Amino acid sequence: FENDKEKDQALLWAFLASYLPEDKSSLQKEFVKHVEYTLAQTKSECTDFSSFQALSYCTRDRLIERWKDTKLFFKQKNVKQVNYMSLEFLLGRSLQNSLSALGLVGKYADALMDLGFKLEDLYDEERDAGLGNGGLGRLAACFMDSLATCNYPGYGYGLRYKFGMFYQTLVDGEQVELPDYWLNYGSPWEIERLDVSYPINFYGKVSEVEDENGNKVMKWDQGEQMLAVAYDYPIPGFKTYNTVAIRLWGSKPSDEFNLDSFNRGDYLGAIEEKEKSENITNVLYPNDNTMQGKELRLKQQYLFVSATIQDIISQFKETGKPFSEFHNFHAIQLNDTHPTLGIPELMRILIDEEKKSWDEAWDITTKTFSYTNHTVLPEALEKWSVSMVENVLPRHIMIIYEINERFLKIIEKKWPGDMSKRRALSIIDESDGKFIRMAFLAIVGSHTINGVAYLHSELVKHDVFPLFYEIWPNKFQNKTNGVTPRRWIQQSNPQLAELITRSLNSDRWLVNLDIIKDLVHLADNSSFQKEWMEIKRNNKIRLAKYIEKKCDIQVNVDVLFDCQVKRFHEYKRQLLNILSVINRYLDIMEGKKVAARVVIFGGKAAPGYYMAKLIIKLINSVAEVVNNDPKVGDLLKVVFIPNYCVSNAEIIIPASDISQHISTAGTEASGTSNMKFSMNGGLIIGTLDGANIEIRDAIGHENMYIFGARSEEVNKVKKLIHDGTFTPDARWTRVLTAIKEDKFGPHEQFQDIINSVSGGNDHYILSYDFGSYLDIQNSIDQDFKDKAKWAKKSIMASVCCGKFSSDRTIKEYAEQIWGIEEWKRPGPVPVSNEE
Ligand code: NBG
Repeated sequence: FENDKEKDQALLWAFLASYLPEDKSSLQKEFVKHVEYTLAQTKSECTDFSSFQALSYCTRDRLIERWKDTKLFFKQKNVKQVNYMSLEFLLGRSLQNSLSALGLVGKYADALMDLGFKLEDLYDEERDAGLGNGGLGRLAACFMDSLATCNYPGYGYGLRYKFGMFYQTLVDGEQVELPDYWLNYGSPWEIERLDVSYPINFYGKVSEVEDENGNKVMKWDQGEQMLAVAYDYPIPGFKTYNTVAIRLWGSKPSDEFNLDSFNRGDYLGAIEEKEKSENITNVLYPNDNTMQGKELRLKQQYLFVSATIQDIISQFKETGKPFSEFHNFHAIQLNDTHPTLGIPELMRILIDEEKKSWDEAWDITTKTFSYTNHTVLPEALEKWSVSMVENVLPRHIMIIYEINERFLKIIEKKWPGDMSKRRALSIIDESDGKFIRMAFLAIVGSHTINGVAYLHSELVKHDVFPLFYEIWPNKFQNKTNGVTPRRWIQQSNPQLAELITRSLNSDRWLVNLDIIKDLVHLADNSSFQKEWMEIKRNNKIRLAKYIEKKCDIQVNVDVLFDCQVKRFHEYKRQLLNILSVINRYLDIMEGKKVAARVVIFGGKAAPGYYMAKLIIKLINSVAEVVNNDPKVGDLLKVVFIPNYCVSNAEIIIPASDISQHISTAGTEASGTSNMKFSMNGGLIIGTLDGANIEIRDAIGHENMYIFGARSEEVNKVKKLIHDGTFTPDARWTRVLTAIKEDKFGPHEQFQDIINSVSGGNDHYILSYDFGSYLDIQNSIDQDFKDKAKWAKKSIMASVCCGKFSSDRTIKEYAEQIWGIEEWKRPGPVPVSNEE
């Protein structure tokens, strides 16, 4: 300190900023303070929603104190951090998760009870933060939870969309999308950082000029400027004081203005113009596994990467180290190719602004970036039109060309004169117009590329990017996905969590999921089985209530609950499922003896995805007929739960007996809901695809229902189908005939579905897999009758799933890709043992 006065002030400050106390009366005081002062309400005005808000503010205060100190701790220790760049974070709700991480669930439940509020009711007031489409965005959310829990230094970076994932309603069985104005309900978790904003430029032109030292440099005269402002969302770890954050960027108009447009005298017109430009981060593109080549999406991607890279550089500069040390402080992970422009953006800043040579800049860049591939589907691999990028980002297109030119020299050296290799590997695809292959740019600019399950990573190496694998075999890795057991067991299935903790005599499994394997010896224990299945039944009752409320359908909780909840996509084959439901219905009509089932669907279709929407319509049309046929009764119910999202997944997943993961082998990169269902004792019916294979290896093939062609057979099967040398199962023909005979409404409306699986069009080989699918469904019906046998399978499926914790995944990334270390911050008081 400069002097005693400064020292006194610092001490006073430290005293005033000390941690909030956790005794009951302090919790109540804080709560009332937020109701009275933050919300300006009195006791009589305070609804459940207001209480949710007040409690969230109380919780946020505590997250902030931990986060600030975690940041300080990391800074003092000079640590390396990972920056996880993702255009999607599907966080869902945060209140229960945060309270549970803080160990304050029981204390707050008690404190609020005195004031007349039930904690669980307040949880239900929270809107989901739906800033993602599906698995990719939810994975990013699970990763942040694990990063904090495993004490790794890091940041998540993303966009603060004003409209999250659309809200799905059903009108006459068809999907209708409504906007998700989630911010209209306030966002109590976020911290708006007016102190953290960066200018973002678009358009304009680039010219070569001389700098003050007479060196030729590139100057980008931008045509449009706006600001990216940071909004921070603290993410607490479990059983640790470490807390990290996700920093989401929102666009705002910049203070810079074009004097010309205002000078023209058209004040309102000029304002309107500015307003338009600030809307870049308005909407999340609702496409899962397909790309949208819209200019606005490109601008989103660039605003995102530019703000993020500027932010990382500004943090790095605080260390005072030279840029040659950059990669010792920062790793940057690209969650799919969406943030790939970060590579040319870092190059631009290093070269144009930090005056580094190309070679220096490239060395720093390639030591920093790594890229995760999440799909093999060609329609999802991003390609940006060169002319669009040229217009929006004129400096970046030059850098991308230069990266490509230098890369093509490597190819020339490896395969001299081989033009076909050059064409196949060039970052610029010129086969049909000019496009930038973003995955190629990501591979060239990264030190490591990974797939998300063993099979997928093999396909990435050998089928999707084989020539890159030939050039750089050591760049390729696998990192099998995982999910956080805190949200997906402890919070969504509290009774199961309690049983596990009691049986293990410890709750350490929450941060080391492998140890639930110690329960294997109880799989045959009849009283344990009884308790286990009782919990399943309670979860089914909870789901049945939800179904009755949302769908007005009553279901019998003592029959098998069969769930398929995920995005609608032809490759995921919800169609295969509904065709088998039709088969079951026809069996019932014929008077065959069938086991009773409730078949539950949920999931959104991209608004422009015609076939996916038509399949939703077919499911609802079948449901209409089946559910209202008096001959069927409890034997079969078909339910479509509208608006599948994180918060209703938390109700659906713990209640399933069987869940379906039935993509054509080789198409689903990993899947993550398969892991969640299995952990909750739901058995899987699935193909040998994605992480299903590894789940089978972990839990034993006798505890899983596997059918269908294997990935290495699929091409052969496609050929058989295409050549017409394969005859489908008789039941297949019977089912299609039923649709054609208008059993589920006029067949014309479903003609496109029928065509899509007929003859050579059956790209996803439904007709081939149908027979083995029905056969395995029959064995499920048989097994379900034997309660003890079923209970054992259910227990095994859960307790052998330790590998699929995202803590394991994150540790692998940290050690094998990012090179970051655990830094556990000592806390001010001992961590409460409460769950
Ligand atoms: C999805 C895959 C899933 C996988 C998640 C997370 C995309 C592009 N890919 O199989 O389809 O589980 O990513 O890795 O959304």
